Amino acid sequence: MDQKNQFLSAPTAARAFGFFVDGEWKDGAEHFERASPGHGTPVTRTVRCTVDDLNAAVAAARRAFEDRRWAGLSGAARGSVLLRVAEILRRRRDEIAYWEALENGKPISQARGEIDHCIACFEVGAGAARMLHGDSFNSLGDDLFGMVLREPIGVVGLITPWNFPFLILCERVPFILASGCTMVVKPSEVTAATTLLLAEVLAEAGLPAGVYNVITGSGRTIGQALSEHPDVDMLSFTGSTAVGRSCVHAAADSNFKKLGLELGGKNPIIVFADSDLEDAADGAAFGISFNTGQCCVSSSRLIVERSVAAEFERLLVEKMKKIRVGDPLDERTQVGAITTEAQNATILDYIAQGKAAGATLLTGGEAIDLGRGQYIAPTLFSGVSRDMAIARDEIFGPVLCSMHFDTVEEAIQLANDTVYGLAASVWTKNIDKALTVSRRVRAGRFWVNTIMAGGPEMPLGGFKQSGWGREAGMYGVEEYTQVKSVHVEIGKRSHWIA
Ligand code: TXE
Repeated sequence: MDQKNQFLSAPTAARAFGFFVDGEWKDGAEHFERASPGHGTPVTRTVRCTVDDLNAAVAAARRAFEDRRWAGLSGAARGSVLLRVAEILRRRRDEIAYWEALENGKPISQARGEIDHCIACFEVGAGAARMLHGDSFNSLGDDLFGMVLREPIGVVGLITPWNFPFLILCERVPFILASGCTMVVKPSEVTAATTLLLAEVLAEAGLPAGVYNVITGSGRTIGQALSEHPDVDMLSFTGSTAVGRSCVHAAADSNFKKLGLELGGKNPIIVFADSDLEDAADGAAFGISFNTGQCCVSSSRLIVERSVAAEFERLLVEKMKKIRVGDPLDERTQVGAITTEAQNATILDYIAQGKAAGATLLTGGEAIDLGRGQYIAPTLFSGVSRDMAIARDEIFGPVLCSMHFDTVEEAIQLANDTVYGLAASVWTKNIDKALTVSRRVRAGRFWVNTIMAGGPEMPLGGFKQSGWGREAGMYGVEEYTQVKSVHVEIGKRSHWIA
């Protein structure tokens, strides 16, 4: 049987996972059972770790960092482990995608594509491990030479969310490893399986014990304790803006650990009348429906030029109605299930708020009953004003709000009218408009005549309340380093005491 067809139904019983510390699998007294949001049946069982488990993991990561079993290797040696990881992921792609689709509810075909992106992350990380370097100053005079070293920051805590459990993990882990750091990962309690599978992969690739540790458990206990931990040098957090803020307080109240934060977004997609409207409509439909809109870079605010707004919305509705919403394990599915019951309720509540506020519902706006699991139809509201909750809050679901503009200035102003600044997209055939908008809209990632394109060579991260720091590429590796200035005197010292 080929690997693709081996996994096309949900398992009959939950698969049990341990947690991973210092190269060993461990079990705990309490467990968390996860049901597939697409099927409603139990699929995985993970351990509810204790704060003692977390402390042991941080201690293991500290030992692995201080004895230089990883940081002391050459970039080439670290890179070759990362390349082996890429090879193993290629071999296990369908299996990892299967567990990702089961726990998260995303379509299996999309999950496989995400694993391909993760493989690329490890390949880019391997190159980055070899290329990471500092700087030198030959300009301090003949008797003084300056070197700037980039040293790994130490033990990193990594807290990840449930929307892209493996992809967000792999946009960070290779770069943390490339820098020479060690880490303790706390995945979301509802989607921990693939983070644990990565522990198997890393061990098989030859990563030394203690470098990658995984502690499973709730955000309120384990996540909070990790963010407060005095022996963690840096915390990379991806999740809600509210918890991001609590991480800032925790860092300030403990050891001033460095923070990398990737938080919410309310991302604009600006469509000018001179764009290819057919392309732009396809981009807009994809931008709001990909991963059921549970995506920090979802383009959730459509800002369209008034002269073509009616025509564009008609095109877009036509496309959105054709999107195949269905069972995540069905190869043809384009949009799967909503990942958690809480998120499902939040999205339906925002749809109700949109209707009550007087926005015009053009398509969707309701749950889809497939007999099991939780599904919501891709939804488009028009006539949305900028003060409505659906225009301001991150809904994190397949709900797009359309607003209209007349001038380039007005488009930029509407795009920037948000506390967030994660991503933006502009559609136009006019180079002046494309460049003006790209330079004036405040967002960490920008797409011109495309959406959600790119690879791990390019940095990602947010402006404003979307976060701090950048992940991926050389920028991503550098985030996990700190800079040391070394001054070397050459020749005989000119004495202070005569
Ligand atoms: O996120 P949380 P939730 C947004 C999105 C969504 C909302 C709520 O708008 O509707 O957040 O989602 C861990 N200290 N995003 O409640 O709670 C938690 O266990 C430390 C955007 O699920 O932020 C999980 O591992 N950690 C986002 C992670 O934080 C804590 C992706 C994220 O969960 C913690 C996800 C605490 N006190 C949600 N409490 C994006 N940027 O893509 C929880 N956690």
